Amino acid sequence: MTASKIFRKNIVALCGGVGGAKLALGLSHVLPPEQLTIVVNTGDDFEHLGLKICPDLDTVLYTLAGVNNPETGWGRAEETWSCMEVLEALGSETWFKLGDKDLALHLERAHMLASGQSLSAVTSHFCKQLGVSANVVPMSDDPVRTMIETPEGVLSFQHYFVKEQCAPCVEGFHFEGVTAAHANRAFLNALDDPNLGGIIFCPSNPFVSIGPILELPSIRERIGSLRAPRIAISPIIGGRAVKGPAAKMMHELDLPVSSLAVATHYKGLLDGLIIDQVDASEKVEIERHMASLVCPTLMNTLRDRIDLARSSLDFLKDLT
Ligand code: FO1
Repeated sequence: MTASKIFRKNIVALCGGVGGAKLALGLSHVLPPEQLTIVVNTGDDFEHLGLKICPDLDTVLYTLAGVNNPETGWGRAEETWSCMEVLEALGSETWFKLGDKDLALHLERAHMLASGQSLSAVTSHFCKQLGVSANVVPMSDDPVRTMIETPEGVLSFQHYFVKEQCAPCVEGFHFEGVTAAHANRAFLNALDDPNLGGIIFCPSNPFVSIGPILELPSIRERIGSLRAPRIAISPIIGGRAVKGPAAKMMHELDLPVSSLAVATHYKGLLDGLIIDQVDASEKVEIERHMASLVCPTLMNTLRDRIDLARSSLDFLKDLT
């Protein structure tokens, strides 16, 4: 029996969109729901067409519910686009695509938020309605906005990511609202839990997915001084990011595009880094900073996601 099958402690997973959601799904298959808290980045959130858009939260929710669109990585499977077509005919903004089914969730979220419910309460309601038993929590109920510093000026995350297709050169980041934001109570409670078995940084973008979570007041310090082991899965495989602009950002920030650079970035916050087999030659250098585990990290199938979740739990156990 592998260690993960007898893992009795609670796990906190920090997660962004696509890559994070894949590992979160794997973890949800190997841990009972009460042992897993999935803390999701909300720095990508923005207001659009009068609606609050929460891309990473929705990607995690749809993935765990099995209704995600595997081709785009965002939105719902078997989507239709009637509302978008009418919006286009009305001369509305259409650079950010919201499918009909996805829009229904956004309308209900807007309605619930307007009635005074928190983003956490709305997320927990959606989880229940979509049959997701894992504990999915937004990193904060307060607005935090990831801003991308470029030579053309400061761009909001979705402007940079979707409208500009990540083309502008990245010079830095800041997170509007983060110093005034409160980390989610469920997140803080999970970190303080005496039965915490470890924290997993999913293979999400270190700067714009995990970064905003770490910048919340007290979070970096709490994780830095945690007794339970802390690991990350490198989002860089063979000098490339599986999805998204992480590799391009590292290059533009004059960092080597490698798992070693990911280890250096997280130094002081981690006890171990999981790297892919293709990067096995970096193991020795990484181990100057922290422990490392070499295993397959590409998650194409559900089996891959479950295997990586198991490897992560086994690694945490080894580091305990
Ligand atoms: N990403 C795109 O590249 N184009 C889109 O039109 C788009 C729409 C969209 C709608 C809802 C949603 O939850 C996510 C959406 N995304 C879209 C993804 C989004 O920009 C995410 O921030 C990224 O995937 C990064 O995590």
